[in-house]
Amino acid sequence: MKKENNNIGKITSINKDLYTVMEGNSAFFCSVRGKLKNFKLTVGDNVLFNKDTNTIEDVLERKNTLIRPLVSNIDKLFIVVSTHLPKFSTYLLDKFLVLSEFNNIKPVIIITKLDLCDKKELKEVKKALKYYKKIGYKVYKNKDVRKIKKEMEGAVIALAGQTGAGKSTLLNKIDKNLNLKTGEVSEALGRGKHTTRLVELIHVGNSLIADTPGFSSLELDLEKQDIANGFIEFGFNCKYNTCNHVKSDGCYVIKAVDEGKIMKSRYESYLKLIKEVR
Ligand SMILES: Nc1nc2c(ncn2[C@@H]2O[C@H](COP(=O)(O)OP(=O)(O)OP(=O)(O)O)[C@@H](O)[C@H]2O)c(=O)[nH]1
Ligand SMILES: [Mg+2]
Ligand SMILES: [Zn+2]
Repeated sequence: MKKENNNIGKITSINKDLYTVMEGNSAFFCSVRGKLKNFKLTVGDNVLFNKDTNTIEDVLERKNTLIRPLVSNIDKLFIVVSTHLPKFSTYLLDKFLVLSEFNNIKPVIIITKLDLCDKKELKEVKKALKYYKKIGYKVYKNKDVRKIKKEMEGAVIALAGQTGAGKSTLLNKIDKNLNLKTGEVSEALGRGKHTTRLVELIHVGNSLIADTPGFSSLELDLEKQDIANGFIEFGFNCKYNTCNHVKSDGCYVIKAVDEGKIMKSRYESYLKLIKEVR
């Protein structure tokens, strides 16, 4: 039901019943009409909207939707991983990687707080990062601002990572005009305090990026097979094509772990994740 004065825009923020719709660099503050009232629109939705009445009339098909943070049509997920406070966790990283793979979103790993690491921590972190690069992931340090900007070009991006990992700090470095609020990390809890509360897509150059509230936990609502597929280096090399890589008899993955070809922590993340599937 396309009307003549309907334009296509993108929802960049939602505040109660008020939707900010961007068309190019112009913002329109819209409400929602009729049948869409019962449909949960998200930040990142592409919509048909009427400029005369400032109403959203329809929503275009989504490419993907992330639940936490609730945001749609994402091209890249910047997974911000702290190496020191909050403590370095490959488990959480692996979880975000599975989430990206499942949703067809290109993951990019961004490491923070290397300056706070001692020698032992640095060694552990570097070894792990080398592995993630080897299996094909992009890995940047948060001080690689120029490279990160290049990675951002033309894309719609969501930032993900634990509270206190340094997501807002990173965005402030990328665009000095943003002045996003950043928070202290509690020494006692070893994590942040959920400084960022709303999801909002922000223009940075020709990209749109969503700073998001950090999570201290993340639920994956996936099937076991989806989780296995999310570990991209496990491949399809098993003797049995239905292998869940749990019993050792002839399993390629278990053999590769034993031989050091697959990093042990990856396999441990995998086992932990499939255990969470009901
Ligand atoms: N030393 C050091 N501190 C950092 C680095 N990155 C971020 N921080 C600090 O870590 C704290 C938390 O950073 P934020 O940017 O607020 O973290 P966040 O991921 O946005 O957290 P939430 O909004 O709660 O999800 C702040 O005090 C930052 O100054 C870094 O690379 N090195
Ligand atoms: Mg923040
Ligand atoms: Zn197997």
